[in-house]
Amino acid sequence: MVDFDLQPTLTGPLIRLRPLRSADFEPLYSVASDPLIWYQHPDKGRSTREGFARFFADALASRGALVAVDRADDSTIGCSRFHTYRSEHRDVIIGYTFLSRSHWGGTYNGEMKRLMLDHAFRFVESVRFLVAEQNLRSRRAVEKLGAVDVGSEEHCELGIVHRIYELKQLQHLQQRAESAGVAMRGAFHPEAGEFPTLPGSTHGTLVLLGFTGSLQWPIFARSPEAIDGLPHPLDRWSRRVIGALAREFRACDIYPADSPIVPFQQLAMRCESVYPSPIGLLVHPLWGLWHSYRGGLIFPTRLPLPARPCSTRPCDSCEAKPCLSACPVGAFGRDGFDLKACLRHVSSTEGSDCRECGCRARCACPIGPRPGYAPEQVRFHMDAFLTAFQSGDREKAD
Ligand code: B12
Ligand code: SF4
Ligand code: SF4
Repeated sequence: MVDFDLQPTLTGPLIRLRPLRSADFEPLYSVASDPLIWYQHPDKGRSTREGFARFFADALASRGALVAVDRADDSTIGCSRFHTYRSEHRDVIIGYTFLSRSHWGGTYNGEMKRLMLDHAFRFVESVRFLVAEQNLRSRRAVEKLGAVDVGSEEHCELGIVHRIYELKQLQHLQQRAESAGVAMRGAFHPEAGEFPTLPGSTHGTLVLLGFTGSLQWPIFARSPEAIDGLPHPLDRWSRRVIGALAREFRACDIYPADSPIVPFQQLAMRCESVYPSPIGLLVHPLWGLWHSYRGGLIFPTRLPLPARPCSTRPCDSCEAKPCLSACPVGAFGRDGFDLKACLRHVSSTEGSDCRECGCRARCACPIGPRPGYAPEQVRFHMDAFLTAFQSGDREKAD
């Protein structure tokens, strides 16, 4: 295990973070001397030269302080600190952060935290934030990152109560994935040799990413891939978005259309509470038959897994099983799925219901949202399904 570099230089599109030096005192004090920066902070004395000198000396001595520079004009805009790194617990604290009011609003603070988190998660499994209890603005900022309030700690000398927030790597991934347009569906630790077609040699943690109902659809629908008129827009979008997450989190990415086939439905049953339905698709207790997998990430190490909610297989208490009888051409028969009958119907005039409103069998299931997918999402998938077969590209039915 490589030791944590507490004072790296980290560069993002807007800011650069670099190790704090003695020469940073004056530029940083001109930021910190604004009393409004500290108005929700218990130690308001930091806006005075004397109070700031104590803070600055402590920051230098910590050997974990980073100064933030606006890349547009090289001006000093704030600072932050890695401290209390515990290699045995694989955690670190990020704190003592302040930013010039001219750079408030979330963008710069968000980039600063993202750069520090990306760096920290190369060495640790969880990052903690200590935030003064009454500092509601900072508490909201760390909650937005997906960090969870795990308790409090009293600083006796200063009489300050800190809330302790914890962010684990997969919570960080979940938040990043959601803002990129894919839901984190679940994660598990594959056994050695359990899935021979998975790429790579070490399979510590496998995370699946996908769509749940129509929640993520608008993000894809606004993407360049959705409107460029080229083939397989959703597959190309998934590869771009999930590929970027893979690079950011140093994981290996996998996709449903990969060859050799990665058995996504089997991975899904290990990741989250989804169950085989009588019609071949997996049924989810909340999303019914209206969900899919856009890709996955394989991490080399065993990361702590998110809690998996308890549930039961919906089909066990569904006596009528309407999914089996709703198809107008009886495509779900004793011999499995009659793909030819389905294709014939969907491409015919009579099949407009399936094309416009979605597979009748999926719609008949009482579990899940109504409608299952947005109308344009249904049409997109049905077109992709038909096109894939017309072009002989069946594995890429999007
Ligand atoms: C091949 C494939 C198909 C083939 C099915 C081949 C067959 N049965 O003859 C075709 C192209 C028809 C197909 C269609 C669809 N598929 Co498909 N398909 C796959 C794929 C790429 C590989 C499955 C596989 O071979 N697994 C390996 C074998 C060893 O495992 P298996 O468990 O035995 O796999 C079988 C089942 O998965 C089954 N199957 C796969 N899809 C479907 C769909 C239906 C309706 C049925 C009855 C069976 C079925 O066919 C496989 C081979 O027998 C997977 C992605 C993946 N990499 O897993 C998606 C996948 C299984 N398909 C999926 C979906 C959603 C569909 C569609 C509903 C998509 C759509 N366009 O809306 C359509 C159904 C169209 C419709 N009428 O509504 C999802 C399932 C999600 C879930 N909730 O379970 C997956 C996981 C892809 C994804 N991105 O999430 N699919
Ligand atoms: S209709 Fe009933 S049996 Fe069919 S998938 Fe839904 S819950 Fe399961
Ligand atoms: S899409 Fe239509 S034809 Fe195909 S299985 Fe579903 S209900 Fe049947």
